[in-house]
Amino acid sequence: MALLPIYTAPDPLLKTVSKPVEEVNDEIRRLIGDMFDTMYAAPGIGLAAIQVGVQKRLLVVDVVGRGQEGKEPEPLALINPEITWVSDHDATYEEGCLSVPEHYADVVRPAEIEVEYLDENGKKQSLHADGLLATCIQHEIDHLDGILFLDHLSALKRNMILRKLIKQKKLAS
Ligand code: K1U
Ligand code: ZN
Repeated sequence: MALLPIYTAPDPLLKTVSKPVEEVNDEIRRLIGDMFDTMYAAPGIGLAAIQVGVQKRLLVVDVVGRGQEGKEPEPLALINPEITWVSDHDATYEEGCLSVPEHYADVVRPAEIEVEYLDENGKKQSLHADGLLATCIQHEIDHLDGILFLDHLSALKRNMILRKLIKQKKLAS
């Protein structure tokens, strides 16, 4: 298993639309394993393939996480995920993003969703999610469509954060 580099905004790759996975094979399963390692090490509760530079419609989530005392991790890999239903009522969470380091903001999204996807064996699955899991899956599917949580904010807030990220990158180089 390997830790993969995480691309950060405003890298143009993060604004691209990812392509469907054609076949769930060992290469995809290895990528999923590396993405879980990268997500847990970050640490984070979700990761989309595009964040590690791979333009495939694939994401991993675990809102419980590794190392939480008395709790079993709940890793989930979703390949070619499609949201098939959203609730009428919304939920607001303060979101973060490994591609937007050190910035957090409230985002409003549907509180519950149904999502269909392929699992690591290529089997079709469907999942009803609520709470943080619903928010996290929507955040990660946004990544597959080239959307960052910043795109849900006002232009003023978004540009303020983007300017800070550009400054941070310049200082680090
Ligand atoms: O970059 C990402 O897509 C991962 C992101 C997912 C996410 C967080 C919050 C709301 C929606 C989606 C993160 O994991 S940011 C880090 C984070 O939230 C966290 C890290 C350690 C423990 C608990 C949370
Ligand atoms: Zn993110």
